Amino acid sequence: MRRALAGATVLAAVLLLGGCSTGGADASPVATSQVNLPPSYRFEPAAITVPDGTTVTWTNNDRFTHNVRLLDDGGDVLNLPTGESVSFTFHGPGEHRYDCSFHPNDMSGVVVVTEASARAQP
Ligand SMILES: [Cu+2]
Repeated sequence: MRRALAGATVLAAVLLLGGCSTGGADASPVATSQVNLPPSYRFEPAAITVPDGTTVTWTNNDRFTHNVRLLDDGGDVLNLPTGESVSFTFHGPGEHRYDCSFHPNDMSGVVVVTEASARAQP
């Protein structure tokens, strides 16, 4: 009984630590096709997951111009002035990394593409 309680405590601590993570690319990917750029210098959430063939949209709500540089999709740079949105359709299961070419040290993200049939829409 005591051992079971200790195990539950450890599990709760691990879950709590996971929940405290603030969206680095290592965080558990969020199932969404919408990425926000809130103030300042962030992609939120930084790690998302979508089915193959999904169009992802980034919206810049920061006060500065950013962009989306598609590191694993040819290196194209999608310009993203403040208040505007850009979209890109991802093909091919796996990790598709991107960053902002102006601020690559602060701003990077990943789109984890899954097989289209593997994830049913809710
Ligand atoms: Cu930027």
